Amino acid sequence: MTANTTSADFRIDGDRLWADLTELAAIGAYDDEATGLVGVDRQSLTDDDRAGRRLLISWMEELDLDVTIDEMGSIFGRREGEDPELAPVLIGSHIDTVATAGAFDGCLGVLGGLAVLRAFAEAGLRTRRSIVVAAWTEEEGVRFGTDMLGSAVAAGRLGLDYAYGLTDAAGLRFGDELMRIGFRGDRPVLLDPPHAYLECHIEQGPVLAQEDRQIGIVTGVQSISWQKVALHGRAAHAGTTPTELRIDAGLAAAQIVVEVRRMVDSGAYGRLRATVGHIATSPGLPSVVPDRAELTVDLRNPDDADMARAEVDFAAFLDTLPEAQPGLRVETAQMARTKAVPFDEGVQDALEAAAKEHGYDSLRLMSGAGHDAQEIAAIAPAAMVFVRGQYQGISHNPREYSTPEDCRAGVEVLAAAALELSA
Ligand code: HGY
Ligand code: MN
Ligand code: MN
Repeated sequence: MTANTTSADFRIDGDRLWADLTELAAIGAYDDEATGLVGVDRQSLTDDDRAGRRLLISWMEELDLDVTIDEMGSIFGRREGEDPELAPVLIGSHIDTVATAGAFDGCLGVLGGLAVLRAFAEAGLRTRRSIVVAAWTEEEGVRFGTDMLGSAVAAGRLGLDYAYGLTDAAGLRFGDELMRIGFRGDRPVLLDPPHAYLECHIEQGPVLAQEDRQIGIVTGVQSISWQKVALHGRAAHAGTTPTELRIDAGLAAAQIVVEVRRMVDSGAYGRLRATVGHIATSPGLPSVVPDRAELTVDLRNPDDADMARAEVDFAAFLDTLPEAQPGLRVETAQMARTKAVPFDEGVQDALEAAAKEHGYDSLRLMSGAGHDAQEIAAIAPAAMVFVRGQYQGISHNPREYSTPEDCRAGVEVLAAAALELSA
């Protein structure tokens, strides 16, 4: 059949999609004490990530895709179009996970991309433009400290040497780990701009469920700022040391947690969201005043100006901490920083038309989470389709869940838009 086949002529195999999600989620599976569920910990460039990558490549080869791996380890599976010279349509997401993940974040977008190509192959449908499915390396950023890393290097926002030099908590270098797992590819990392970029992802929030919609058309991504803060005080005996002689790093850490929530509640920074996700004191003993504390501060804001003001005011707050405890030293390091990114209206319209054509009411909404699509949006028209989540859309947690039908619906919309954009 030719590329002008109507999108009604293909069928997404939802059972196969669900089976693939389940099989991939078994790699890095662990018993999560907090929820009593089986979670997924498949952080980038670990042995489990290598196993997940190998499984993904086996599925790409099953589909006779031309598989390439770039210098950041991102994996590409290409289904040739009638006119291979034309810029392809790129469908992507990630298969690396946070340490306490569910089965869907990122994986739905990559395995959904394969489901799209599988459906087109089964329908004997050849698109004019080639379609490529990408799995970007280190989207989560939880191991090497910068999110959307693989796609940011591919789009030219971050450098390859910068990425190779990032280290994890154990001091292992990204570049060394990439070699160790055998995924430092030779495909040049700078991506030739695709004709369009599409990503299917779980919403990771409550909006679609609240509005009783299966499908979301994503208008863009809010700005993201990740900082590491290190506080240096003075260790002391918890019993004998008078309070006025203390330089308590733990106290300063607690003041930071309270301050970021105060900034949010003040309403002075628009729709700011702030999270101290990691906080640790050392030596961490009951009878020792902590001489050191480390925190991460994750700020999110749909408005760049409000975000910039929040960062300036937070930095000014950190400067006041030694006033309260003379001798306290404060160090900060920016880990990740991305501006708010609007998605392409035309690609949003193609996704919305695809949803409508397949009988889904959709809703346009901004993404609270960061995604690879925001990086590729710098070099090509990009947009995303969201799938409704259950349990208030909880994510980055083993309770993360979307129904088989909602997953299939999202991928069906992805396929119809890919068909339209690759015609
Ligand atoms: O942090 C994020 O928003 C994304 O999950 N990397
Ligand atoms: Mn994700
Ligand atoms: Mn995520």
